[in-house]
Amino acid sequence: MKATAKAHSNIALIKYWGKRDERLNLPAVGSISLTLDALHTVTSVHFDSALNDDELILNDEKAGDKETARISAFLDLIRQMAGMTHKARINSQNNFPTAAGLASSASAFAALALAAAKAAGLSLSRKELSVLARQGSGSAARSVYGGLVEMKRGSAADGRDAYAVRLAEPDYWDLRLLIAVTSEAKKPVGSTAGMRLSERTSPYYHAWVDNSENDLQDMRQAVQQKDFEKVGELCEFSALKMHALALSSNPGLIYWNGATVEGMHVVRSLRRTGLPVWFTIDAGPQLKALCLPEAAAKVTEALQNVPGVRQVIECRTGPDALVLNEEAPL
Ligand code: 2P0
Repeated sequence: MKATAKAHSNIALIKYWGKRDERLNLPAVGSISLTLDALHTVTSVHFDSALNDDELILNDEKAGDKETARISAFLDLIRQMAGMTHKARINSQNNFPTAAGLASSASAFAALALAAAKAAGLSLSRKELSVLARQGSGSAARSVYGGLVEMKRGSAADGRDAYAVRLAEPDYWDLRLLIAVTSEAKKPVGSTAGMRLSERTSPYYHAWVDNSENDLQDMRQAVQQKDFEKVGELCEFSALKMHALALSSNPGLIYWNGATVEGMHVVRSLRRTGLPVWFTIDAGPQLKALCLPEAAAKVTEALQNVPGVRQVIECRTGPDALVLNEEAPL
């Protein structure tokens, strides 16, 4: 009844923003991501008949009621699948700042899904694991796989066809994602609330959904052809479209700070000097630069010199989520 799993975070190159079903957490659009080696979550789950409630320890501290309730609701899905009622002790560690636009929920729910399913004695395929992780957090469905990953929007009402598939193995392409951390504060509006607001209020929401299939198709092709310039262009285009959606919500969601904006200009000026580098930004103020290994040192140096950038984290293509130890002590 105990297991430990490790999952890596991911960055969407084609963004997910919006849900077609909030209860089942079904995305309104598909997405394509790169799994990141440098950012991970390790989670242990122990189902114990002696417990009266689920207990969550997050980065060595007892988690708040809201966070624990979200994890409990997720564990209920697993308890239901396994036909048992034991509560669990969960210990989760991120090696990066939580909830600051570094996609902590992606690695968190992928690791939790894997550890809890294993601890509950379920043997799930990667596809079933992805469907499960999605119900915790949309981006977590992608972190089940390493390499380059596509999340399928699906069309079934029950979400059985909304899961991630692998586009390319981790060793297919040596890509670098440089994360310029501009703030470690918790973001004021989380992704779930932000998406809900955009869907209800942005006049661009339907155009975003209607255009998404083109971006996915183009990105699949660019990955297949290892056309880095095309991947970069599509990546920046998707990020700016997602932020146009956020900004055009009412009240507008501004996830950027000054350093984020300056970082975008720095990436573009590097590009004007002939360096192939493109940016992406999630629902937070970190600026992420996508490049090939030979450009990484130059891009890192340029980003470190942007006022307000606290550190630059270099990520390579990351691996699949995996079970570490079925009997790890908690
Ligand atoms: C993405 N983001 O594709 C997009 C781009 C942030 C910006 O997926 O509501 O925490 O839990 O399904 O997965 C972050 O949103 O949202 C996210 P929920 P999630 O990476």
